[in-house]
Amino acid sequence: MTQQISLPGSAMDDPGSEQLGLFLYQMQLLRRFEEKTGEMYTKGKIRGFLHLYTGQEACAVGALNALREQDQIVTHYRDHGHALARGVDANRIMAELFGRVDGLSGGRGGSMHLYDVSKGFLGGYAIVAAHLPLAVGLGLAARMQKEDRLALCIFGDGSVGEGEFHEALNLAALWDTPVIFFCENNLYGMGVRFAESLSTQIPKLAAAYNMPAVSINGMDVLEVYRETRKAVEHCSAGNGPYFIEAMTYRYRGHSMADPELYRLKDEIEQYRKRDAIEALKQHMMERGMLDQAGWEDVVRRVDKAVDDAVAFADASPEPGLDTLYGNLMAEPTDD
Ligand SMILES: Cc1ncc(C[n+]2csc(CCOP(=O)(O)OP(=O)(O)O)c2C)c(N)n1
Ligand SMILES: [Mg+2]
Repeated sequence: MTQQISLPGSAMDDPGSEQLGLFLYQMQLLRRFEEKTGEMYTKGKIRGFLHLYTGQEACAVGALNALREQDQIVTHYRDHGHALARGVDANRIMAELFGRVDGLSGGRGGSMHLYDVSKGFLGGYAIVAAHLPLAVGLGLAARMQKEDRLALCIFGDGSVGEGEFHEALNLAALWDTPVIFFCENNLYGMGVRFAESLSTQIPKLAAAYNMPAVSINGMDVLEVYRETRKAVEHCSAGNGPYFIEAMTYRYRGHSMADPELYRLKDEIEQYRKRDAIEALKQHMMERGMLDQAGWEDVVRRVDKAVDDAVAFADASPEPGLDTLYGNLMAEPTDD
């Protein structure tokens, strides 16, 4: 049984079949990209930290598609899906994960630090909550420059216990900055269940800092899209920040090194029954917007895009040893 997904609230908000088709393609792309990424890690093509986004696709696709071209994004280390949904080139993302010269940062950033200024995608950040103050700075800059631009700040439920979360929300509201705080609550921060680490609900904390705060179904791409659109309108009209908690679930462990001793397999199965891709597929099929052949076409196009990304990354050279000291703030010394 898949979940029922909500219908768009008004004609203005109705994404229409072409846009729903795009959402479906993108969600499948995010899913397949991550499955392939996990496979490449196991083969030793990708090393270091790797946090997969599988299960959370509706958050990235709904939220990023609600933004405008001029808007900026900062996010956390589980960032592949956000970059893909923003239209960052899949080939260059994969090359970055492989540590190759054609990666977004020449292979120097890796999985947790995807970055593409041409798309307003200003980074994945590895330190929990460290990018929340940056989002406030981006919003403040837009306000002071009198430009209609906002910052979307994506983070996990684990950020809520950090001091920076509170400092950022306070200043964002105090200075009326156009920032959408988008919390992907996937119920866990590493192996700690969210409900065992917070004495209240996340939107209540945000509301205490004097901003609209809602909790939504992050497994429903239409709900995420519609709510983020509302947030964009709110920020763009000069009303200060907006807070969204999207309830979601990650199917894979925290990172590739997670033995997952803190949750039962049955819990994962229950959430898989509410899968966001299945729900959108069903929604579109029931309305005659998609048939089996159309779905198979989506799968085929996505598989090709992901295979192409792997081939591109594999063909790209590793950075030369002569570049080892590039991008350093300090000169190396002999001792
Ligand atoms: C300041 C800081 N403390 C601890 C860590 C180690 N750490 C990495 S991820 C993580 C959990 C974060 O969970 P959440 O924000 O819910 O994101 P999710 O992994 O669920 O997407 C922790 C504690 C860190 N990176 N930064
Ligand atoms: Mg979490």
